[in-house]
Amino acid sequence: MSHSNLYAALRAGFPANLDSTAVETDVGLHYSWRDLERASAMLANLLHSLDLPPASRIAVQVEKSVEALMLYLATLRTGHVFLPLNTAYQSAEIEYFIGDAQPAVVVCSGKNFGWVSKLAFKAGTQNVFTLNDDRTGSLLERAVHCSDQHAAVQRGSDDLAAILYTSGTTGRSKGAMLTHGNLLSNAQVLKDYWGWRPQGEGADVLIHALPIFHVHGLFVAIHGALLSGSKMLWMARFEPKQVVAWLPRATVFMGVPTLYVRLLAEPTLTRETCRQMRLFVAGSAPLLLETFKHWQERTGHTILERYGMSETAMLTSNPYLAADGPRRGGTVGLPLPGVGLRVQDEAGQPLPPGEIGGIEVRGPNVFPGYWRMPEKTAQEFTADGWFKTGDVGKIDEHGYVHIVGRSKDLIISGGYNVYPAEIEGYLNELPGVAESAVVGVPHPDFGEVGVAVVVAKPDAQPDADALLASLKARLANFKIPKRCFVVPELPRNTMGKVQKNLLRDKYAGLFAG
Ligand code: MCA
Ligand code: AMP
Repeated sequence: MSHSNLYAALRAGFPANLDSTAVETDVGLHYSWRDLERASAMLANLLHSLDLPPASRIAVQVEKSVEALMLYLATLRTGHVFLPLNTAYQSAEIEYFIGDAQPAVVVCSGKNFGWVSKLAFKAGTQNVFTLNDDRTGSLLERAVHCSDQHAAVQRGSDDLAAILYTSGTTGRSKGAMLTHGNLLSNAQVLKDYWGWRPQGEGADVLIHALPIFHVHGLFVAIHGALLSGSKMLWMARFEPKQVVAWLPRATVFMGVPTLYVRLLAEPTLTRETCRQMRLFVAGSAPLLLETFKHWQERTGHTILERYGMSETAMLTSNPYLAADGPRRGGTVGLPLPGVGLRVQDEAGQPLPPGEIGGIEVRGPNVFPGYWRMPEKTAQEFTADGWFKTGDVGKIDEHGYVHIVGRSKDLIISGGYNVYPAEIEGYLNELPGVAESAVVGVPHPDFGEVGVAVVVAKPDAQPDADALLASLKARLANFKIPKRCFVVPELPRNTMGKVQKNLLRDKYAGLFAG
């Protein structure tokens, strides 16, 4: 079981020349491979010195920085469990995650130390550190005194490496547990399938423009670069002009569809700027065919769309090599090597090609379950061990997977997931609100955004903008519906169920154009 520790496997991909640049940032900092190795060893030794129980959760809510990446690597090295949290989460969300995951260590931005540490100490966490995006904070102050040598702790492939919270249709977020084996197998498959070019002459250069608290930016992008010894051009926040400026020096870019839409609005994005590029990857939300075609016309490159989930990492991909088939816009491609994917009807019977049903998957990348939710886990797997994704789709006659909808009530906005049930729960508690429904409607920038439809209590006259302002004080900003309407009643079917499809149709044109 050597190299079952994911860090050890990633480390094996580092180039022979450890003094070459591994990461170059948008503020002009250069980090060598040796820097990554040594600084993550120091952080690992700091974690060791805390004498934590094995597989402790290390919860991290910090702005994107290379040091935050080092902390991820350090957590892997020590065999603890990395728990990244979106920087947009507010106190109610953080309180829930900390209470549920019971982390032994919490790392937050200095500016949030007051409220985060209070929540953490209340939940029994003994160690709270700060880490800022300018290389300051108590975490680094402490780590600087630690040795820069550290041997990665031996881990089995079934041992946990990370927990990623994904919101739930019932309102309660679930922590998807991912093992060293899940993440490593997926990284290795993608390295081969996407033709990552190993270190040395002609090596890949990745533009890293995504946040590092979700699968796309943290695992798909970073593992690919580290495992192949490829340099990263590292951007703290997505800036389309900076991406275009870097394109002539890069070979790989990954983004959610919103990033592609925003890049297309840059007149300087041309065939010439993309001359060196070999791969543009899109995922996390559906890429509109219009964007796919527009990109082809403007740059001469065909975006490779792929599909995945927090629970499974990557599942399908359009082909990289022409020999494996064309990249078909509007599809998420073929199941990756080693991934099983089937489409079933509601009775659990397999459907033939072309027919629409629930997508189920299995493979070495599929998570073992949700953190401390055995019953929920059992519900999400079939009796024969396939994971029910909640996505609805079909497999076409060429074997390509199309996602046509979701059985889970979920909005994907700019690549972030928003669960209507969670927002409705908060709305229903606000003064003057009798009931509410949140639906997703098309949006030119974010793909889809939430719209809230609220029914007032008798004699109450809640103000739509004030309701949104109240939500904003409690929830991550990307979850706030972009519009709110107060209506006399919600449309219901004969069973009394709210007909969200009618609301979606009614508000579909709100953001048109
Ligand atoms: C920001 N805003 C949003 C979103 N982001 N509204 C809806 N949806 C969003 N995604 C709003 C803020 O609330 C704010 O509103 C205003 O936009 C400006 O906020 P700011 O932070 O400045 O926005 P931005 O920097 O322009 O961010 C947009 C973004 C970002 C770059 C598209 O959302 C982003 O990085 N998205 C990528 C998400 C991602 O990595 N997903 C991968 C998940 P106000 O001014 O009213 O407060 S991994 C996954 O899904 C699976 C596994 C997979 O397959 O990959
Ligand atoms: P998350 O919970 O953040 O891991 O989001 C996973 C969900 O994102 C999937 O279940 C899909 O609904 C969606 N998703 C990811 N990639 C794609 C894609 N290329 N096209 C459509 N939906 C996608």
